[in-house]
Amino acid sequence: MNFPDYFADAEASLNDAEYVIVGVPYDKTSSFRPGAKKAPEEIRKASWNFETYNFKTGIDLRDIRFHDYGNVDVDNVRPDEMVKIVKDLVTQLLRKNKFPIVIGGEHSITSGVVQAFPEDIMVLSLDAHLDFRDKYENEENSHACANRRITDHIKVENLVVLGVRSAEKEEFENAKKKKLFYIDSFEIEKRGIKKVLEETKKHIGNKQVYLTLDIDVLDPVFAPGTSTPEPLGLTPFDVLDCIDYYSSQFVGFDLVEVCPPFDNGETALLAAKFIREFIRRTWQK
Ligand SMILES: [Mn+2]
Repeated sequence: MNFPDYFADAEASLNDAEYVIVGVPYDKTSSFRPGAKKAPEEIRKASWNFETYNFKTGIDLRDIRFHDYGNVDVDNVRPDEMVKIVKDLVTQLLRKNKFPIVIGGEHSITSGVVQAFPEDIMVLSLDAHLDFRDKYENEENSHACANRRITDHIKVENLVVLGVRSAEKEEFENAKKKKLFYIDSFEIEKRGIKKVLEETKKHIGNKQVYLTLDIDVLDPVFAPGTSTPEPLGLTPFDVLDCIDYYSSQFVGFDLVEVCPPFDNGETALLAAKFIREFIRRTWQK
């Protein structure tokens, strides 16, 4: 079956849109299973599966003006060049008062998006991995350094990481030394996501929040099609709760690390659903 090549219901022009979806098909630093560059295409396809109306929110996506910008051309560029390309584009979108929604690609794209925002922004990072290495395989802009690169732009106390369950010993030690605020998936399972979110609120307050959703924060049962799957993760409802909790504070969003060559379609479907729910649940908040 052939579908249009844009995200379902993204019918607004760039000028008229409130939200703008951008694909960054980049996976050059992938260390385990490459293929995340295919994600924007597969997530767009999956988006056509869903109804425009959602009974739970009562919101029809046809009432929301959003635009699909397509993909940026990052096919043959180095990681640092890719980060700059993403930063420049998102900077332009923010100048036009657009709400950016960026589809990766691997997690290395996130620092480009974050750099387009003011330095006092809060970042909520949902990720199975701490991603706090300074370099990985001699590359600073590796997916394995995603959270660390974010803290080159914002203060470490402005970053909150939820769902972590993997990192090397030195990363954990370094994160503790730098007082990185993170809550692991075992704590979330034990205390429940709502209690955990209340705790993050003490940290985040009423500030503007950027959300980076690494799909591997979910348990691989829900999202097996990802580059570095890690068991013992969150549920899709946990992620929805995070979106709802900060719905009035979000100013930008990326979803990364869907890896179509290892997916039977369910991970791309879940990603498309999250993007659709994110738009609905943040609209007019
Ligand atoms: Mn990750």
